[in-house]
Amino acid sequence: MPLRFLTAGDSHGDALVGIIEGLPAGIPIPIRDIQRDLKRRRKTYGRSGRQRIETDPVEIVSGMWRGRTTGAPVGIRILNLGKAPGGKRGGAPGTVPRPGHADLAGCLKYGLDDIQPIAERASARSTAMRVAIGAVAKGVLKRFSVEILSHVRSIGDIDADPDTSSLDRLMSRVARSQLYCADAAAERKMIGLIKTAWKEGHTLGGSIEVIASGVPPGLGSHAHWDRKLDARLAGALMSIQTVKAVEIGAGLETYKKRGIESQDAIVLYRGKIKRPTNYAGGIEGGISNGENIVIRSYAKPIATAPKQAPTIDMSTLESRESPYVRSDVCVIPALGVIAEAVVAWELLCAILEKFGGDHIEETQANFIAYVKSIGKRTKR
Ligand code: EPS
Repeated sequence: MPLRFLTAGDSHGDALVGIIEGLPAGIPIPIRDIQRDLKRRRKTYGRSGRQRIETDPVEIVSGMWRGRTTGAPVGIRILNLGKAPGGKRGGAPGTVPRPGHADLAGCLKYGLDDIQPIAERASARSTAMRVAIGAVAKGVLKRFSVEILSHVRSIGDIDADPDTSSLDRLMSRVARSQLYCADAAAERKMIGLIKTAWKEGHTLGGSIEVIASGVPPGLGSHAHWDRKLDARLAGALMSIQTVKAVEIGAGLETYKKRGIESQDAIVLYRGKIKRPTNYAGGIEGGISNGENIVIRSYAKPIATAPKQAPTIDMSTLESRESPYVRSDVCVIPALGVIAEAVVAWELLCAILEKFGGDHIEETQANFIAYVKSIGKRTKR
């Protein structure tokens, strides 16, 4: 049975709940690693007042024995400190769907005349649990020397132009940035743009890049469409609220080029295979090729804003302005942290599919044997 997870919980309900099923036994899960990523998701410039209420207290409630996984489902709970009885509006029916949200389509689909249950579950609050689950995956990936980082590429119409030649340098710049952006000059402009958007009642979209280093060649498969690693990563990233496009490697540049200009040459250097460029973003034919996996997500501005698009009241069919309480101005830095978690999860699924094992030592032994066998193929 493959690794899988489920989440439950509403934005203003008691808690978010997650279950990870299929983790091998023997894995420690340090709660501080989960808390660190939850804090990174929460604390960035441009978020709403809700983030001053939430501290994301997280607990692991099952699947551990003496500090390590047992092979049983791992249950995770994060309390909602911003919970409200009957939802945010205290149980009053919401009949005015907000354009850009799941409200209208959800009410039509589920036969509801109140948007509250749809809005509660569709809320990006649920990404706190995605981040917690992804932090568990990241911890396991470290055992296979896979590291995952992200940085902000753009906010609104301001593009960053960071130096990505050294991942260590990139990360130290990101760590010093309020927006997780490695280009300080662009960040200053982005902060100015967020301040203006705040004053004018708008929200802002943007893009982030996730880089996974140390990924072994051979994850995913060319053999069938639903085993392709790029398809899985893209689908998983598209499931994050507000994401409207995903790009792998130089996907948005190479489609304009001639074939020869968009391929990554294969060369042998000191007995090792090298790829001088990485247009493919580390995936060829649906299989990881051993280069860094580079993937970008593009998100629209969040739909809730003081300035709203016209809508109707579902109960009277009259034209209306949708109701507004509060909103984030820009969630793009948080999107980077969420996307890291989503990429980590998909890579861990692919690793466990390839190397199997009910105890993590068995998985690691299979991994080491495979890496050795690959090493032999490039020796003359
Ligand atoms: C969200 C609306 C806002 C965000 C929320 C997602 O919440 P509220 O309706 O309470 O103002 O703050 O995001 C989070 C709570 C979070 O932790 O990310 C929405 O409608 O998607």
